[in-house]
Amino acid sequence: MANRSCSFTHAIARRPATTVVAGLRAADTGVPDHCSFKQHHADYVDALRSTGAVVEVLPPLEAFPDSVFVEDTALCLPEGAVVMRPGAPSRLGEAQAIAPHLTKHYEDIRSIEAPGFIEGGDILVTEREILVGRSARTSRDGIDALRSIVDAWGYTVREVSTPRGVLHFKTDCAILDEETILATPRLSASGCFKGYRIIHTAEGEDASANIVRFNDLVLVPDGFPKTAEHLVSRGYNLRPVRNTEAAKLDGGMSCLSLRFSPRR
Ligand code: CIR
Repeated sequence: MANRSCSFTHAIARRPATTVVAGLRAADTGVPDHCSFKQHHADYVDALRSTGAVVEVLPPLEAFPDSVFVEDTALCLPEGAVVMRPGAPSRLGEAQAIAPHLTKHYEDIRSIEAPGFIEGGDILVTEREILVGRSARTSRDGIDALRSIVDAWGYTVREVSTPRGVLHFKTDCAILDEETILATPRLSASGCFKGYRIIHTAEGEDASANIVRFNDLVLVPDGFPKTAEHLVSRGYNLRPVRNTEAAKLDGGMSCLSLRFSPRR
């Protein structure tokens, strides 16, 4: 069933810069090929657009190698938008660069101020709450700053933990519908999804957890057949998208867009 955490009228993406070859990565699994990345990104945008949403594609930001991962720069809720303060110093300027693109959708735009830091990849919005994983990129101060902003909009923020060695909370989970979460066994073992229905990624397919439910589609990275088969058997409408180049920089389906339905 579609709902406010999965139904969106709009999305924003940003084309990969040629400097994406210098993007941050936890382990060296090869340099992303810019040309292939651009093609995969175009396929991703087409998939979002095929649901009827308005998708704005911003020009590349050459000064910021990781700027294609636009999810980390803001949290967009129906009531307003919050500009993040990335924990990766090389990404701080990306958040400032996204703010002007939110003004046409939102009257109420807030920002996370120092000393806290927080990245969108650590934030999972569900129907009942906002889960935020504390991580190397997201601090307690950052989570508290977010809480003090969205509390006035009626949201409950719950701090949880991103597993050690995992980049972001949503590296390991995604919302599938109003009560169902796809998660790696290593993340759900923490108990943070108590009260939700959990579908686990298949053995050996932890990297299939970073997916995106966008309206009637579930965008999944190509190449994870066991998790994909399981999701299809549960009735989800899957759209595999090639993701080999983003994966070299620890990026997946959620990282590549901001998804929202502004109230105005
Ligand atoms: C980074 O390390 O910041 C980028 N190379 C990958 C960011 C992925 N974003 C996300 O999971 N939301």
